[in-house]
Amino acid sequence: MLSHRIRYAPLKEKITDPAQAAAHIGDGTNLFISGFTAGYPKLIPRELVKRAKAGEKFKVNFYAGASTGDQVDGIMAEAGIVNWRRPYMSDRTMRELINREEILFKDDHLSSLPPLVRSGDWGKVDVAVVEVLAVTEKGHLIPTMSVGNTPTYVQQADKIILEMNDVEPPELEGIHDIFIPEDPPYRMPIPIYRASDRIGKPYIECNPDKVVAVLFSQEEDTCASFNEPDEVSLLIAEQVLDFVQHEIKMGRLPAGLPWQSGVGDVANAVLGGFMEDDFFHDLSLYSEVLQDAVLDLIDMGKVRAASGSAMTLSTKARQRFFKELYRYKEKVILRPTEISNSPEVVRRLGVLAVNTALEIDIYGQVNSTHVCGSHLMNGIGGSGDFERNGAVSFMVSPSIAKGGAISCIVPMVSHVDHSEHSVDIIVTEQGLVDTRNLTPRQVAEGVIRKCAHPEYRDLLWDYYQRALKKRGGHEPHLLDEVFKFHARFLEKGGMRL
Ligand code: 0RQ
Repeated sequence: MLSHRIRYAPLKEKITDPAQAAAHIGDGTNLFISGFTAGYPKLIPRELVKRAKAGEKFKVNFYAGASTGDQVDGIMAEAGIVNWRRPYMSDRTMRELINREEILFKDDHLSSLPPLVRSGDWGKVDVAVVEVLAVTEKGHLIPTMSVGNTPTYVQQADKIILEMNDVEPPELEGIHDIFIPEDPPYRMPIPIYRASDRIGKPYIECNPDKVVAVLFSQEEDTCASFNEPDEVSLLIAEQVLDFVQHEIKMGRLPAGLPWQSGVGDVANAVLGGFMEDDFFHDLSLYSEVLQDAVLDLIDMGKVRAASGSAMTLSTKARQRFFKELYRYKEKVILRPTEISNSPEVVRRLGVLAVNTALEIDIYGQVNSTHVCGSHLMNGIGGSGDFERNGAVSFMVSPSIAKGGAISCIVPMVSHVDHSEHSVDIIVTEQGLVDTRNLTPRQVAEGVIRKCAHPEYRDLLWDYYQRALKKRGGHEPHLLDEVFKFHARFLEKGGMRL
């Protein structure tokens, strides 16, 4: 039994089973859960699905910190019990239902979300369900592998259900740094001057009287699986690191700026690249999601501090992390998303931001979220928080997708998440363009020549040349042609002529 982890005795009386706890959730409930790629509750979602399968008709408005695992997003979407879902998610079934508008979804910058919840903009927080490691003597909550938006959800909730998890060791306590800023007009600067700074408390403040149920759980998060980086990811990572190294050596960039690296294989390859490289040491990460490679870097003594909102580790890495927690805990800090992704802090620390695009256009506009303009992939997540505010913002992408049927460099992106004004450096496995001191025409020439895949270079060049001649202007475009690449893909299955 885990009851020793409940150090506030009155809460022991709230220990119950999932069916009793889930009775607080019904049709129309605004359900806010912990979790941000990790650290989400598993028992309550399963119980709700069980009820739906038994014939009960209900839908909840379902808000998390960001994506969760199949044990939450996947099963709840499949059971048809989700009305609204916000913010970022990455589940295939949910994606399909969102694209059919059977689940309502709006894309949000992750950093801007907690103040909206506090202002009541998202409606009342009827029930918050939180995965916890322990409850302190005063009834405050120790989260597990993520913080996300949980501090705000707990603060605003009418009712709180706790899922106390046995999988994480109690020694995880102390890794979190919880700080909720005042809202404007009373907000003060967030006093983080280094990625390693701790400014808050190791627990989420909670009024224990609002806790209506405590459950014991032994369920693990669905762990992320990382592929060995492929050649394309390695080539992209190598160029990012070479570029930064060169800028530092030329005296144009100070050494020691913290890094943010998005999710996925390219992001992991960038971090992996630090291992091969003797130039980078004493690294700071001021990021959102910390992945496996962070542990390797800590083991190599290369990391001064790794700050994020969640740790998404593969099964193997999790075991390693838990085994030597005392060592990793010195370096790792988990914060609320509004702090890990705070535009103010990201700008002030001078974060080097690296995020992945679906497609990039010849003038540097970026689409990270909507396939061929219409179909949601995952969401903008934290990429906008970092791209807009980073000291140097990299946008990376393979030059082609779907075996070459798609060029990820296009005349004009079919949906805009990041504009040319937020993105500094464009990188594909083919090459890199530093757009910072180039005119839009120079950017187009560089991106077509250096970043586009050779198979698409002539097609893009031809478009650009005709746009120059026929229209001219600061960013020449042929309006009747800009989306011909996409139209060809939709009609014929490929963007090639
Ligand atoms: O399709 O899954 O069917 O094979 O998109 O692409 O190459 O596996 O790359 O996993 O890194 O995802 C932008 C989606 C990239 C992600 C995106 C297809 C491709 C494949 C996935 P399949 P890859 P990744 C902070 C950072 C926004 C949020 C963000 C993302 C699938 O990085 O969601 O940056 N970013 N958060 O075949 C059609 C194109 C395509 C394309 C690739 N141009 N058109 N399909 N694909 N390019 C972290 C958080 O916020 C949590």
